[in-house]
Amino acid sequence: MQPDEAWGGRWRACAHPLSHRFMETACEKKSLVVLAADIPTVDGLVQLIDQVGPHVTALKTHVDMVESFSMDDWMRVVDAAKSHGMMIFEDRKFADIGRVSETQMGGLYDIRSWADLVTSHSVSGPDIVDGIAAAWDSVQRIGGVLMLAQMSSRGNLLDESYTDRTIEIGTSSPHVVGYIGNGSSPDEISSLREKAGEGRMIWTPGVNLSAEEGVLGQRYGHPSDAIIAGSDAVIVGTGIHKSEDPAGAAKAYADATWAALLSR
Ligand code: S5P
Repeated sequence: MQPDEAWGGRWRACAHPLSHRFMETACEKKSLVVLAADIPTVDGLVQLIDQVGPHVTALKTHVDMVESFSMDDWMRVVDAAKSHGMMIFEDRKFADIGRVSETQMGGLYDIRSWADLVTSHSVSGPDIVDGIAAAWDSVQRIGGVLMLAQMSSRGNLLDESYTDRTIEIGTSSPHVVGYIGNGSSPDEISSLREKAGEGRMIWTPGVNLSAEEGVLGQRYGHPSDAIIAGSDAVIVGTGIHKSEDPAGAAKAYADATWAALLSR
Protein backbone atom coordinates (compact mmCIF):
# COMPACT_ATOMS: atom_id res chain seq x y z
CA MET A 1 0.00 0.00 0.00
CA GLN A 2 1.21 3.53 -0.80
CA PRO A 3 2.04 5.63 2.29
CA ASP A 4 -0.35 8.45 1.39
CA GLU A 5 -3.23 5.96 1.25
CA ALA A 6 -2.33 4.31 4.55
CA TRP A 7 -1.48 7.49 6.43
CA GLY A 8 -3.84 10.04 4.88
CA GLY A 9 -3.48 13.54 6.28
CA ARG A 10 -0.50 12.61 8.43
CA TRP A 11 1.57 11.82 5.32
CA ARG A 12 0.70 15.15 3.76
CA ALA A 13 1.04 17.31 6.88
CA CYS A 14 4.25 15.98 8.48
CA ALA A 15 7.13 17.98 7.01
CA HIS A 16 10.18 16.33 8.60
CA PRO A 17 11.88 13.89 6.18
CA LEU A 18 12.34 11.30 8.93
CA SER A 19 8.61 11.19 9.60
CA HIS A 20 8.14 10.23 5.95
CA ARG A 21 10.87 7.65 6.19
CA PHE A 22 9.13 6.12 9.18
CA MET A 23 5.76 6.05 7.41
CA GLU A 24 7.29 4.44 4.29
CA THR A 25 9.07 1.75 6.30
CA ALA A 26 5.85 1.11 8.24
CA CYS A 27 4.09 0.42 4.93
CA GLU A 28 6.86 -1.88 3.70
CA LYS A 29 6.87 -3.91 6.91
CA LYS A 30 3.15 -3.50 7.71
CA SER A 31 4.18 -2.55 11.22
CA LEU A 32 3.96 0.49 13.47
CA VAL A 33 6.22 -1.11 16.05
CA VAL A 34 9.27 0.52 17.60
CA LEU A 35 11.33 -1.97 19.56
CA ALA A 36 12.41 -0.76 23.00
CA ALA A 37 15.59 -2.84 23.08
CA ASP A 38 16.26 -2.60 26.79
CA ILE A 39 19.02 -5.22 26.82
CA PRO A 40 22.37 -4.55 28.53
CA THR A 41 24.70 -6.44 26.15
CA VAL A 42 25.67 -5.88 22.52
CA ASP A 43 25.41 -9.62 21.75
CA GLY A 44 21.90 -9.72 23.19
CA LEU A 45 20.88 -6.62 21.25
CA VAL A 46 22.19 -7.89 17.92
CA GLN A 47 20.51 -11.26 18.44
CA LEU A 48 17.18 -9.61 19.28
CA ILE A 49 17.39 -7.23 16.30
CA ASP A 50 18.04 -10.12 13.93
CA GLN A 51 15.10 -12.07 15.36
CA VAL A 52 12.50 -9.31 15.15
CA GLY A 53 13.92 -7.04 12.41
CA PRO A 54 11.36 -7.93 9.70
CA HIS A 55 8.46 -6.83 11.95
CA VAL A 56 9.93 -3.71 13.55
CA THR A 57 10.12 -0.27 11.96
CA ALA A 58 12.57 1.50 14.27
CA LEU A 59 15.00 0.55 17.03
CA LYS A 60 14.83 2.45 20.30
CA THR A 61 18.01 2.25 22.35
CA HIS A 62 19.27 3.26 25.80
CA VAL A 63 22.95 3.28 24.94
CA ASP A 64 23.93 4.08 28.54
CA MET A 65 22.54 0.76 29.80
CA VAL A 66 25.06 -1.25 27.76
CA GLU A 67 27.74 -2.89 29.88
CA SER A 68 31.42 -2.37 28.95
CA PHE A 69 30.55 0.05 26.16
CA SER A 70 32.90 0.49 23.24
CA MET A 71 32.10 2.32 20.03
CA ASP A 72 33.37 -0.55 17.85
CA ASP A 73 31.03 -2.96 19.59
CA TRP A 74 28.14 -0.53 19.45
CA MET A 75 28.54 -0.26 15.68
CA ARG A 76 27.42 -3.90 15.49
CA VAL A 77 24.06 -2.79 16.90
CA VAL A 78 23.87 0.13 14.49
CA ASP A 79 24.78 -2.09 11.52
CA ALA A 80 22.25 -4.75 12.53
CA ALA A 81 19.49 -2.14 12.71
CA LYS A 82 20.49 -0.66 9.35
CA SER A 83 20.58 -4.09 7.72
CA HIS A 84 16.89 -4.43 8.65
CA GLY A 85 16.04 -0.93 7.44
CA MET A 86 15.29 0.32 10.96
CA MET A 87 15.79 3.92 11.99
CA ILE A 88 17.78 4.30 15.20
CA PHE A 89 16.17 6.20 18.01
CA GLU A 90 18.25 6.92 21.13
CA ASP A 91 15.92 7.46 24.06
CA ARG A 92 18.34 9.81 25.83
CA LYS A 93 15.64 12.05 27.32
CA PHE A 94 17.84 15.15 27.18
CA ALA A 95 16.84 17.74 29.77
CA ASP A 96 19.70 20.22 30.22
CA ILE A 97 20.26 23.67 28.73
CA GLY A 98 20.86 23.90 24.97
CA ARG A 99 24.65 24.22 25.06
CA VAL A 100 25.12 21.23 27.35
CA SER A 101 22.69 19.05 25.41
CA GLU A 102 24.63 19.86 22.24
CA THR A 103 27.85 18.67 23.92
CA GLN A 104 26.11 15.57 25.32
CA MET A 105 25.14 14.55 21.77
CA GLY A 106 28.91 13.95 21.31
CA GLY A 107 31.03 12.61 24.16
CA LEU A 108 31.58 8.94 24.92
CA TYR A 109 28.55 7.65 23.04
CA ASP A 110 28.67 10.18 20.18
CA ILE A 111 24.90 9.89 19.74
CA ARG A 112 24.89 12.49 16.96
CA SER A 113 26.93 10.19 14.71
CA TRP A 114 24.52 7.21 14.70
CA ALA A 115 21.07 8.21 16.06
CA ASP A 116 18.39 9.40 13.64
CA LEU A 117 16.04 10.40 16.43
CA VAL A 118 16.38 11.27 20.11
CA THR A 119 13.95 12.04 22.92
CA SER A 120 14.04 15.28 24.84
CA HIS A 121 12.23 16.71 27.82
CA SER A 122 10.99 20.28 27.50
CA VAL A 123 11.57 21.26 31.14
CA SER A 124 14.56 23.48 30.30
CA GLY A 125 12.74 25.39 27.52
CA PRO A 126 12.91 25.58 23.71
CA ASP A 127 16.68 25.99 23.26
CA ILE A 128 17.32 22.35 24.04
CA VAL A 129 15.98 21.46 20.61
CA ASP A 130 18.34 23.89 18.90
CA GLY A 131 21.26 22.47 20.89
CA ILE A 132 20.45 18.92 19.79
CA ALA A 133 19.96 20.02 16.16
CA ALA A 134 23.28 21.91 16.18
CA ALA A 135 25.04 18.68 17.18
CA TRP A 136 23.67 16.81 14.15
CA ASP A 137 24.52 19.79 11.99
CA SER A 138 28.15 19.65 13.18
CA VAL A 139 28.51 16.14 11.73
CA GLN A 140 26.44 16.89 8.59
CA ARG A 141 23.58 14.62 9.59
CA ILE A 142 19.85 15.18 9.75
CA GLY A 143 18.02 14.08 12.87
CA GLY A 144 14.72 14.61 14.59
CA VAL A 145 13.55 15.15 18.15
CA LEU A 146 10.59 13.51 19.88
CA MET A 147 9.59 15.61 22.89
CA LEU A 148 8.03 14.03 25.96
CA ALA A 149 4.57 15.60 26.07
CA GLN A 150 3.14 12.89 28.32
CA MET A 151 4.57 9.85 30.14
CA SER A 152 3.28 6.36 30.76
CA SER A 153 4.53 5.97 34.33
CA ARG A 154 2.20 6.31 37.27
CA GLY A 155 2.36 9.59 39.18
CA ASN A 156 4.43 11.47 36.58
CA LEU A 157 4.46 15.27 36.80
CA LEU A 158 3.65 16.06 33.15
CA ASP A 159 0.24 17.69 33.63
CA GLU A 160 -1.94 19.20 30.94
CA SER A 161 -0.38 22.63 31.01
CA TYR A 162 3.09 21.03 30.67
CA THR A 163 1.78 19.09 27.66
CA ASP A 164 0.38 22.29 26.11
CA ARG A 165 3.63 24.16 26.56
CA THR A 166 5.63 21.26 25.14
CA ILE A 167 3.43 21.35 22.04
CA GLU A 168 4.06 25.09 21.70
CA ILE A 169 7.80 24.34 21.60
CA GLY A 170 7.30 21.48 19.15
CA THR A 171 5.03 23.42 16.82
CA SER A 172 7.52 26.22 16.46
CA SER A 173 10.55 24.02 15.72
CA PRO A 174 11.23 22.25 12.41
CA HIS A 175 13.49 19.79 14.29
CA VAL A 176 10.65 18.37 16.36
CA VAL A 177 9.29 15.33 14.53
CA GLY A 178 6.70 14.64 17.17
CA TYR A 179 5.84 13.73 20.73
CA ILE A 180 5.96 10.87 23.16
CA GLY A 181 2.44 10.25 24.48
CA ASN A 182 1.02 7.98 27.15
CA GLY A 183 0.21 4.71 25.39
CA SER A 184 -1.62 3.37 28.41
CA SER A 185 -4.47 5.87 28.04
CA PRO A 186 -6.44 6.22 24.78
CA ASP A 187 -8.11 9.34 26.23
CA GLU A 188 -4.78 11.04 26.83
CA ILE A 189 -3.60 10.06 23.34
CA SER A 190 -6.76 11.50 21.72
CA SER A 191 -6.33 14.71 23.65
CA LEU A 192 -2.66 14.93 22.64
CA ARG A 193 -3.58 14.29 19.00
CA GLU A 194 -6.16 17.06 19.07
CA LYS A 195 -3.58 19.50 20.41
CA ALA A 196 -0.70 18.37 18.19
CA GLY A 197 -2.67 18.42 14.93
CA GLU A 198 -1.75 16.37 11.85
CA GLY A 199 1.73 17.79 11.33
CA ARG A 200 3.58 15.91 14.07
CA MET A 201 3.96 12.23 14.93
CA ILE A 202 2.88 10.74 18.25
CA TRP A 203 4.79 7.69 19.46
CA THR A 204 3.51 5.86 22.52
CA PRO A 205 5.21 3.62 25.07
CA GLY A 206 3.19 1.90 27.78
CA VAL A 207 1.73 -0.66 25.38
CA ASN A 208 1.35 -4.40 25.83
CA LEU A 209 -0.94 -7.05 24.33
CA SER A 210 -1.49 -8.82 27.63
CA ALA A 211 -0.02 -7.27 30.77
CA GLU A 212 -2.25 -4.95 32.77
CA GLU A 213 0.53 -3.31 34.68
CA GLY A 214 4.31 -3.40 34.42
CA VAL A 215 6.88 -3.29 37.16
CA LEU A 216 7.83 -0.15 39.08
CA GLY A 217 4.85 1.98 38.10
CA GLN A 218 4.73 1.33 34.34
CA ARG A 219 1.15 1.31 33.00
CA TYR A 220 -0.04 -0.46 29.84
CA GLY A 221 -2.74 -0.11 27.23
CA HIS A 222 -3.60 -2.17 24.12
CA PRO A 223 -1.65 -1.34 20.94
CA SER A 224 -4.74 -1.20 18.71
CA ASP A 225 -6.46 1.26 21.05
CA ALA A 226 -3.37 3.48 21.03
CA ILE A 227 -3.26 3.63 17.22
CA ILE A 228 -7.02 4.21 16.89
CA ALA A 229 -6.74 7.06 19.41
CA GLY A 230 -4.15 8.81 17.25
CA SER A 231 -0.73 7.31 18.00
CA ASP A 232 1.49 6.63 14.98
CA ALA A 233 3.87 4.14 16.57
CA VAL A 234 3.82 1.89 19.59
CA ILE A 235 7.04 1.54 21.57
CA VAL A 236 7.20 -2.02 22.87
CA GLY A 237 9.89 -3.43 25.14
CA THR A 238 8.96 -6.17 27.58
CA GLY A 239 6.10 -7.38 25.37
CA ILE A 240 8.70 -8.44 22.79
CA HIS A 241 12.08 -8.98 24.45
CA LYS A 242 10.72 -10.83 27.48
CA SER A 243 8.57 -13.09 25.29
CA GLU A 244 9.61 -16.72 24.76
CA ASP A 245 9.13 -16.10 21.04
CA PRO A 246 10.28 -12.52 20.31
CA ALA A 247 9.75 -12.84 16.54
CA GLY A 248 6.19 -14.15 17.00
CA ALA A 249 5.45 -11.42 19.54
CA ALA A 250 6.85 -8.69 17.27
CA LYS A 251 4.67 -9.99 14.43
CA ALA A 252 1.58 -9.95 16.68
CA TYR A 253 2.24 -6.29 17.59
CA ALA A 254 2.90 -5.48 13.93
CA ASP A 255 -0.36 -7.11 12.80
CA ALA A 256 -2.42 -5.37 15.51
CA THR A 257 -0.98 -1.92 14.75
CA TRP A 258 -1.17 -2.23 10.96
CA ALA A 259 -4.81 -3.34 11.09
CA ALA A 260 -5.58 -0.46 13.47
CA LEU A 261 -3.93 2.06 11.13
CA LEU A 262 -5.95 0.84 8.17
CA SER A 263 -9.19 0.98 10.15
CA ARG A 264 -8.29 4.48 11.37
O1 S5P B 1 6.71 7.77 29.35
C1 S5P B 1 7.50 6.95 28.90
C2 S5P B 1 8.46 7.30 27.95
C3 S5P B 1 9.30 6.33 27.44
S1 S5P B 1 10.35 6.77 26.15
N1 S5P B 1 7.44 5.64 29.30
C4 S5P B 1 8.29 4.68 28.81
O2 S5P B 1 8.15 3.51 29.22
N2 S5P B 1 9.26 5.02 27.89
C5 S5P B 1 10.21 4.00 27.38
O3 S5P B 1 9.48 2.98 26.71
C6 S5P B 1 11.05 3.30 28.45
O4 S5P B 1 12.29 3.96 28.58
C7 S5P B 1 11.19 1.88 27.91
O5 S5P B 1 12.36 1.77 27.13
C8 S5P B 1 9.99 1.68 27.01
C9 S5P B 1 8.86 0.84 27.57
O6 S5P B 1 9.26 -0.48 27.83
P1 S5P B 1 8.22 -1.65 28.23
O7 S5P B 1 9.11 -2.80 28.56
O8 S5P B 1 7.41 -1.19 29.40
O9 S5P B 1 7.37 -1.90 27.01
